[in-house]
Amino acid sequence: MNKEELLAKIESLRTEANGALAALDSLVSLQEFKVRFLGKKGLLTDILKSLSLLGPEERPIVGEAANRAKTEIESRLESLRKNLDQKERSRLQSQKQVDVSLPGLKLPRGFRHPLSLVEKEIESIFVNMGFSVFEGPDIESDYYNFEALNFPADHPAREMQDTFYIGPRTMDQGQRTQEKVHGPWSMVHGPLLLRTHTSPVQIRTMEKQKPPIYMICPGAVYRHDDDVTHSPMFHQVEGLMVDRHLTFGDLKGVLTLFCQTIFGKKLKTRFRPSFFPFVEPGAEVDISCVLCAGKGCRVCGGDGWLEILGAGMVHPAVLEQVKIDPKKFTGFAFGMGVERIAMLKYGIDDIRLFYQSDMRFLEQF
Ligand code: FA5
Repeated sequence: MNKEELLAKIESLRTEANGALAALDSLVSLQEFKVRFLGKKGLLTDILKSLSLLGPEERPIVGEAANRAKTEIESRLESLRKNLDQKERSRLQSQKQVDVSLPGLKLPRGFRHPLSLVEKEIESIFVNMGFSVFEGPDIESDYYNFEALNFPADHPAREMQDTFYIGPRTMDQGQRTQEKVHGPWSMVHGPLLLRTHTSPVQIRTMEKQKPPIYMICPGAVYRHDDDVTHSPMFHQVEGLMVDRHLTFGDLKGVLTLFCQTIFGKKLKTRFRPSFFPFVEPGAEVDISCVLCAGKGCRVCGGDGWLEILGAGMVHPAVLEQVKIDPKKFTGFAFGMGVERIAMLKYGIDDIRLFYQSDMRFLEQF
């Protein structure tokens, strides 16, 4: 193609572009125009590619004409784009008009979960008696959850709390087995597990702090357990008091005061002998049924009493394990289920209601 032919081609492209520009009515069609005329594979680029066929004196003349055409098309395109943009904005604005006289939206206010309410109430009763609040990890080692609490390896007491293990149960075996295998423990702290009770925090506290110790520890615990009164994840509050001259009388006094504060002054308590490897003597504490006041009903199974917690005097072997001299110090410990207390307090007969996030249930507290 020679110079004249190229100049004529540029002129006809300019005319064609001006005609097409006049017909553009949307931002989409504008983009299509840009690709067609000015794009990398567009008509103008096509012409510019032919410049290499011209002689050195002709090239600047045709090049300049092509650039002029390009600048003209680009500037018309830009003013058209602004115009269309403005039109589009006005259209959108007219669509979303705000009625400033409408009342505002009411955002629902959050509130505490019933289990948090009960946990906080338990905490504040003990804090008022002079206890401090401690925390421990949900993922525990066999050592803190069992061994330091005087559950010997292979002891049937381990079966009292059916455990979720994380990884192999025995360190030398390195594989999961169906049967319950406990030990031999080749590592100092043994395999990892989800704590089955909050009692390991007793050990962690006594390792760090010397008596006098007055602590409680709320937290989640985990067991293979699932029915209307037992959940695989539930909450406990542990308590531990270690000092000189503490007796079972102190244990009874503290726990009776607690039960009467949370359930009312008329409530009676009963301490029954029971077994936990980390206490001696051990007890389970019953309260007179909160529904029938001890007369006997469906909830208490007719005998007028409800079990709410485990307790006992800290076993001397546990004190020795954390290097506290059992001849100088004595202590007592207790552990209660938060769900159990919440169910009795609010008259709830299915533990699963706490975890279903059903607002009809939760809004009642
Ligand atoms: C213990 O867990 C002992 N660690 C308590 C203890 C602490 C005893 C200190 C002595 C000294 P037990 O397994 O009984 O004990 O559990 C205590 C409470 O947790 C029970 O009374 C019950 O209210 C609650 N509980 C037990 N299993 C479940 C479960 N699966 N779901 C809901 N609550 C449970």
